[in-house]
Amino acid sequence: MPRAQEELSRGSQELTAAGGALARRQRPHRRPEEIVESAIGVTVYGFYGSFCTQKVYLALAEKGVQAERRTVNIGPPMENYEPWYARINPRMVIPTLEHNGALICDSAAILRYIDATFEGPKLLPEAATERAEVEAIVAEIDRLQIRELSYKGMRGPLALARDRVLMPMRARALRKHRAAAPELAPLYDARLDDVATWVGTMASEASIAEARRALDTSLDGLEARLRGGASYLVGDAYSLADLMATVLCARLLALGIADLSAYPALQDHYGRMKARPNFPKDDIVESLDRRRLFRIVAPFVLPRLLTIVLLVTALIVLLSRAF
Ligand SMILES: N[C@@H](CCC(=O)N[C@@H](CS)C(=O)NCC(=O)O)C(=O)O
Repeated sequence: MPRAQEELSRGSQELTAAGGALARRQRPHRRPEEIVESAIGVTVYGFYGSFCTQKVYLALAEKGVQAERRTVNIGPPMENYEPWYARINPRMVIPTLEHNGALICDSAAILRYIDATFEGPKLLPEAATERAEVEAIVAEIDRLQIRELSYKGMRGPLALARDRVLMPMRARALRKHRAAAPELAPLYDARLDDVATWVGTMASEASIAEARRALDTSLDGLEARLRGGASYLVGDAYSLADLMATVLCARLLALGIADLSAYPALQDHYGRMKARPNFPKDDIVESLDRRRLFRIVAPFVLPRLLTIVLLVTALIVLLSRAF
């Protein structure tokens, strides 16, 4: 196991316990308008449009469970790198599920937890062979480098902002928090390694082509399963395989990185999944809502923009007086 990974897993074990206690004690960044309703002590730490958070929202909706929502802004404010969140989720990614004080990280583990814990239709089949098939599809979609493909898909000024501002900002934010919380240094080092790999993958055309090939292979596989007219990806009932495919299709539409009409059976399946009675259409994002994104980014960008404008104005006034 590489050093950073080893430290990360050791750190995770120590910190998940500490983080759980801390999460129960202090509840920072709570904004009342973000709390939907929680009848049974379930909280999702997530963010609008996040691929992995959408899986969790969809699983909860299928089970009919209403959860409290806590926004962790993974955009420019990078709240997921803040020490309070690192103590909750040592990999500093969303989502995290909190249930009666227990913290569950990693969307695949969360999906299994939701299925095992809450009543409602089973999302994993009982039969071992079908279950294995579902698990394989979940793992395959999980392995797709959606993050890298999403960021690589940015064009023009956005791509420039990504390379010159956003990615360097990530490393700076991680180093800043590492200095402020030295006890979390192994976690921050692992995250800094991850950001370096992320940047490296986006800079390598060969790596991006490989990620793209893996995506196409997965889409071909899903299409082949549905081509004969099957209602569901595995067996004759809805499962986590269908859930994962639904979120993947929404993501591809949102990013415009794959043409769903090239996969007619999958496209049809997606339409049927969206028509399910509990489908949370406001959570499953197939086109980014610019107004919503602006509201998310504005509190971070506008004060900085105002500071720059004020500084430039002051400089102009000073210079005009001097000459
Ligand atoms: N394996 C993790 C991956 C989670 C993940 O990558 N989450 C993304 C959002 S979909 C994230 O937090 N990105 C922010 C970052 O990496 O800084 C899971 O399935 O929960």
